[in-house]
Amino acid sequence: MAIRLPKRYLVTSALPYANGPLHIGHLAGAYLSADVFVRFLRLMKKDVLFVCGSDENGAAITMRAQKEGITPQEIVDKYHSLFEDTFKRIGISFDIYHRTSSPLHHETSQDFFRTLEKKGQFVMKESMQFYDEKAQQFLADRYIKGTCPKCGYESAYGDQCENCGSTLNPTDLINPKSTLTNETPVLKSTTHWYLPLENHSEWLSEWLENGVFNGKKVHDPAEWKNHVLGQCKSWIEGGLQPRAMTRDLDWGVDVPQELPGSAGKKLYVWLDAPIGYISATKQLAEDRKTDWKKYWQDKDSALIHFIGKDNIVFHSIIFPALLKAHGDYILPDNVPANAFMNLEGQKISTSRNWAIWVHEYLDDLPGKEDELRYVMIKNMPEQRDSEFTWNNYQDLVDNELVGNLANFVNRVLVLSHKFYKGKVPKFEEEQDFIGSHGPLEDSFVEAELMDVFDMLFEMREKLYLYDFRGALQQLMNISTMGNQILQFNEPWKIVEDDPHKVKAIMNCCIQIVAALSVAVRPFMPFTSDKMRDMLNLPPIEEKGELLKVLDRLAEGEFLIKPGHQLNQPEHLFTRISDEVIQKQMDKLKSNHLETASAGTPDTPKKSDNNHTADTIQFDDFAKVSIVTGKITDAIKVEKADKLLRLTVDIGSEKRTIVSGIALHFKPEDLIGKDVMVVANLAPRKLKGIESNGMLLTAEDGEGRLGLVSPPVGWPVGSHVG
Ligand code: B3M
Ligand code: ZN
Repeated sequence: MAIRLPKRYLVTSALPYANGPLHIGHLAGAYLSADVFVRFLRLMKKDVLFVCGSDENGAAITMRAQKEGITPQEIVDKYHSLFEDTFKRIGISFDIYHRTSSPLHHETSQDFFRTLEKKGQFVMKESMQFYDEKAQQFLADRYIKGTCPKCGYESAYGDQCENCGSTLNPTDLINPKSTLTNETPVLKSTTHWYLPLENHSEWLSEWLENGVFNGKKVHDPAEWKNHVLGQCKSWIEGGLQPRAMTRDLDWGVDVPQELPGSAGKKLYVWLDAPIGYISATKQLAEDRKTDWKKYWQDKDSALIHFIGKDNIVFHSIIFPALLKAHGDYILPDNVPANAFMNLEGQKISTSRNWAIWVHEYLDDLPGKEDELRYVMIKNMPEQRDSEFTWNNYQDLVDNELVGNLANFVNRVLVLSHKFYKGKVPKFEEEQDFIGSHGPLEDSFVEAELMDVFDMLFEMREKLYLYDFRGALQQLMNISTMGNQILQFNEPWKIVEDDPHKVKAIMNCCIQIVAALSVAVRPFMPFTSDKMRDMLNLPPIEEKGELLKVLDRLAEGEFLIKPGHQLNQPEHLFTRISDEVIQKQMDKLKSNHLETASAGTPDTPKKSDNNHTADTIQFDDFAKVSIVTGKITDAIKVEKADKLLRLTVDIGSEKRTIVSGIALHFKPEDLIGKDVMVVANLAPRKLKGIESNGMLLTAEDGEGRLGLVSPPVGWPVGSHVG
């Protein structure tokens, strides 16, 4: 596949909300993937900027501040410095880590807003919003709680019910209360600036599906991930709606004060946050006395957003619409969003403290940054949800990092010191290739190093296409090949009888270690530094060194010259003990239990997953009536990308059941399927349809859904107990 190689790159990672620490899911989603990509580009001598910063506006911040009894500024200061420190410690190599509470960001966002306003890109709309008369402020969706109209859960938020997952409007809630004062809020009229997204549908479809913008090909959709394009397609097909770009809040970026009706209004956080990428670039340009515009406004630049799948729409639909509405900016070249990383069979949850916090990992396991990086990349959720388990962490470190890479490097260095006092051996092409076994097939060293070139070239291809797992596998294949050369030739056995052949073998392996010391860098920068030390070579500065390795291998040149003095070897990695793993598992469970038993206000006591739900009495279970059924009809629910309307024959009657499985099953594939139905659930209205019962499904660790079915041929209406 032809890869478009732009003149320069502007790479962003999602700005983390400054209202809680970073966990490994954040790393797997938006940061580690971006860091691998950027380090690779620098090693290929590309002009690249890597920008990020703390997302410090929005209701999520003020809620946390209110919960901790401190000001929003104190909250963002606390987490902004924790983020800066954590990212540095785990080797995420931003060129700048900025923040959206900075004056430059406020100014940049307001200017952006003014331009759109002047160009008539907004429409003013009046709406009725909940207002807390005691606190004298309008309430953002998350500041309103009430009973969910769909499932009766009493602590549903104004925008979403965490119990049944339904998307809500605050006015849907039964008995709404303000979380600020617990008073009943009143509905009050308010006017906001809306972005009429529906007017952008056509060009967005053309841009996303064909990579064409204003009649010109600007990117190749074949390089975009299917799950990203799929989510955008279903959003656009579902009908884009006007979206408020301002809010009644007292924290965030002011709507430009000269605009009538701006008093007390702030920019919507999802308007100003992505503009945070621009303000960060401006700050960096100011610091380096360079020009920021060529990265954002020149068609020869590539804008790449690394995010988690929950941010796809904001980066592939809303922000591009804003950039187009503004008129001066390029559009993203790709949004290689990752899915989610689960932890020990459950979704990572900050509120339930089911997480591995990155800063705690670094405190508990000092010097093991690259072990975590390796395991995260190996399990990166590039196309679908993936899983982190401590057992897998131990296996990968022991078998691949210690057993393969460290073992190969260590053996090469030890043997070099043993045979040649650490000097890279010199060997003559002709003379040294006539060993006791007759001429080696062609030139042994050259043949092996051409294989290394091929594998590095393959790794390069995969990295340009955001296939980090595949690229890492290529890298490790090189180390495997090195081990095989040693294993097959056993130089330690023939060094007396066939010194010439051993010189060729050892020289070849030293060249491979030199290649690996560069190629490992995007994935494991700390290991790269250690390898350069052992080879007594200058540290990698990420200024085209991989390009140089490829060029020299292609020319058949040595990467490390005969006669060069190597330093003493050190162990790159050490095995992970069972005690370490047990301690981490105990910590995870005890943190979780503490939180779960506390039943913190914003999380129900029960856990999301069956195998860790609280213990119930038999009588509780006995209340549930489950029967076998057969699906006789299935259709999509209008304007609800996740819902299907099913007709299910349960023997005594045919039930209408609305089920959130549309992203997993095509309606036509469900007709005739035998299923299990929870038959005595209270009816509930979903998108205006009365749903009577629930289908039983099973979700695996990668987020795939399967129907729970009765034994084959079992009659409908049979009771399940
Ligand atoms: N802070 C949401 C998140 O942390 C938001 C990302 C902004 S990127 C411009 O997932
Ligand atoms: Zn609900």
